[in-house]
Amino acid sequence: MTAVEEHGAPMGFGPMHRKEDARFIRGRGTYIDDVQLPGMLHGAVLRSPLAHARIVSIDTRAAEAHPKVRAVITGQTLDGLGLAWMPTLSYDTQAVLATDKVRFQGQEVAFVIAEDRYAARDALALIDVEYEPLPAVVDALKALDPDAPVIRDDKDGKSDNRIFDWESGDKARTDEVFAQADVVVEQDLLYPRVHPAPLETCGAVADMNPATGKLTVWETSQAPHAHRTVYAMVAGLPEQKIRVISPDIGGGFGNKVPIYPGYVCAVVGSIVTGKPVKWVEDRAENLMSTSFARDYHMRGGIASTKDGKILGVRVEVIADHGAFNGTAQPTKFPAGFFHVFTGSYDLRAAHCHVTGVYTNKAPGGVAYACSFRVTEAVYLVERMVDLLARELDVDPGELRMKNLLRPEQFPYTCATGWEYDSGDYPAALQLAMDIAGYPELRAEQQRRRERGELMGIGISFFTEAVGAGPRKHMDILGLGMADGAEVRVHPTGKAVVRISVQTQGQGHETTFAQIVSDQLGISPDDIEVVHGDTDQTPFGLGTYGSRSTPVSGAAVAVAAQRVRERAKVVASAMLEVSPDDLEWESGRWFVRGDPEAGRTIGEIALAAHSTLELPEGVEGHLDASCVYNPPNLTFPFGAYICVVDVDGETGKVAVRRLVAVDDCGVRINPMIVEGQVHGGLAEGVGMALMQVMAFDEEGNNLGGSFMDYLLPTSVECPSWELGATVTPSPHHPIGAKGVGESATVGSPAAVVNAVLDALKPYGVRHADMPLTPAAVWRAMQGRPLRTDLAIG
Ligand code: MCN
Ligand code: CUN
Repeated sequence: MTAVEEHGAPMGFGPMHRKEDARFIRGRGTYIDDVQLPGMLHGAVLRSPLAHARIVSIDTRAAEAHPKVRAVITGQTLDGLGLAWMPTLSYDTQAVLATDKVRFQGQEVAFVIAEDRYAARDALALIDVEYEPLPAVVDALKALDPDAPVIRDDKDGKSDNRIFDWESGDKARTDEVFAQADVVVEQDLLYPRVHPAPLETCGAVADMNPATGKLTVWETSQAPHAHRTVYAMVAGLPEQKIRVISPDIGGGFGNKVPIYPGYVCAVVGSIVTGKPVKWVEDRAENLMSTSFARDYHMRGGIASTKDGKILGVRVEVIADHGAFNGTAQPTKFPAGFFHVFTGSYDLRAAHCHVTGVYTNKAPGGVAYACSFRVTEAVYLVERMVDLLARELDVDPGELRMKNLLRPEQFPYTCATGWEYDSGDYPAALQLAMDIAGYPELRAEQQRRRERGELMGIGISFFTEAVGAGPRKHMDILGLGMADGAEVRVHPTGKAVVRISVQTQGQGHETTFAQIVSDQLGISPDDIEVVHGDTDQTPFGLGTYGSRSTPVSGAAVAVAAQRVRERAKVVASAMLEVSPDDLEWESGRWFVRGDPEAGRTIGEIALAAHSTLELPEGVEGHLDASCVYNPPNLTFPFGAYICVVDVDGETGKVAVRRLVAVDDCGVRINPMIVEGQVHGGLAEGVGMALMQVMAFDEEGNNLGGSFMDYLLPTSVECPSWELGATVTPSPHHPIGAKGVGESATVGSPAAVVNAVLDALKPYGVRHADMPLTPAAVWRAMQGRPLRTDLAIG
């Protein structure tokens, strides 16, 4: 049975099981570690045990003498090739292999290539590195102290740990609004460092063919085309001689946006040995050295009139980016999308200032289902609104309802200059309150409080900004690029669509087929989606920031529309009528006023491939492409309500309910959208209650395994209660907005607001994530915990 038959899905949009699941549930996916090439060698990375140290010497002789070792690469080897340092997407540099110093625990120091993985790992122990330990900078709040050790002394003239100062909004105006406001509430908030922790760790297989000079790299990448371009620019290899293939990917969540030193080492290893080289990291390596996110220390402020009209928001941020600046942040200013910290409210003024700092931690400032800093922005504004509600002694739902943007205000230009495309915010919040039964919940809470029970209700409302690419706004960010798509209908009426983005579990093979199906009336089962191979697909930026639907989805829709127009010309010749006399209905062109006289897309496709049928002067075949240059980002939004019960004896939080109303415009596949939201809600609960990558004073990473870095399971998650509103994006060809990160972005504030609502009888105003039993208990004792550091 086909996927469509099995689920009775209509042609085009609608719920339909993922086509790709057929191979995943049968164990027939191809992940990086499944790639086997003749003569393949295996690499392993030696990592620094210290967070900050000078490298005195590296002795590789014993490792090289190992009978199965073929080569050992160090920073010196790479230096000779001009490859010891690689640029990051944030206009910074990152050491591929350390030469002078190590700057975080787990940093790459040497790369061993051996005949098998075991020998490569064994040989790591034979490398003798002499380190001279240096004091580590662990606390971001102290990184700018005049006596703090300078971490990036490799950079010319660098005498402190400041990376950047970034501002958005009008400071003078905001200060004025705050000075005149009746009520001002301020609060320090930490969004701690977290890790995406995908099931599949990162890895690469590099194969430099000495005969053809062609380099093929199979890698865990969310952005194969962007990686190829970076390889070409960094290594000076001709771009047409590089092929990047991303096969199936076992989750990305932002972790697979950057190029990691291990990938570069595999490439160099293949060049040096003349053989294919595989490198796949283990779990501890993944957790300790790749792609961290958040780590924002914020001082937030919110101003309002005494009757609760919010006037302005301001925030001062110290952003901990670790030792190298955000390898995955594709923006000139790594705070980029923090612009939307004005949230979902009609504000008169807003201002933020972010100071990026280096610390002796793994490169941070990067991605985790975050829409690049919208996560921190939403958390900030939604905590501040709750604190304001408490100050004014009004219901947080009511305060939000009163201040949300109204539908007639769209398109709405927010106080920092971003143009929100469309929305009906009050409808979404009302729906969430209806599903939750909000008034009854408040009544129940009252009864429980009287009995001494700690029940909390938390709301958050979010506006996201997704679909990176448009010039508008992106010129502020330093990046704007278009994505390509190609649709081809075969003679038998089946189709192939080639896309620039890369699925890691989002179901593109299904939803992109549905977009073509919707435009051409071909069953999704008869449409093959090709992705993840730079030799076979058009250029594009890849998948992150929930941009696939907003950008690549638009490209696919337009390309399919162009195919339909070409089909019209062929049909008009076949029917011997003017194209102007033809009308389209699902899958066929017919003569207006004579519905029987028509040609299906299959008949047209066959004719288009035959010059016997094709009139002279009509272009043959049935294909089209589009390079979509998006006019704006899309702005999905949603309203979340969380109900928690807190155990007053132990501080343990149980999430009883989580209601999520999402609006991502037109839904291509509501089942997949709901799956995306389910996953994001679990991540949100995880971040709010248990996930943090903490460090001790020496910079030792305390989250290097799943024993210490806790992920939520079904035990900690309630049965999600979802709702939807649909406000199409006016500028997107099918009215769709992105959704892949919405729930991760929107839900942590709802959970945290709920816990603090539960603790209200204890007079607790705020406590930082993650709200572990220890953090909650300490907050109840009036001694809040610094959750990101193993101190006090
Ligand atoms: N979709 C839809 N209708 C809409 C919007 C989206 O049917 N109106 C569908 C899309 O067609 C796609 C899925 O929902 O199949 C997600 O679409 P989109 O919001 O465009 O996001 P992307 O495809 O660009 O995915 C990226 C996003 C990001 S940035 C992270 S991080 C994340 C996420 O997706 N990583 C994930 N969801 C993930 N889900 C899984 N299983 N694994 C990951 O690594
Ligand atoms: Cu912010 S994580 Mo996703 O953009 O790959």
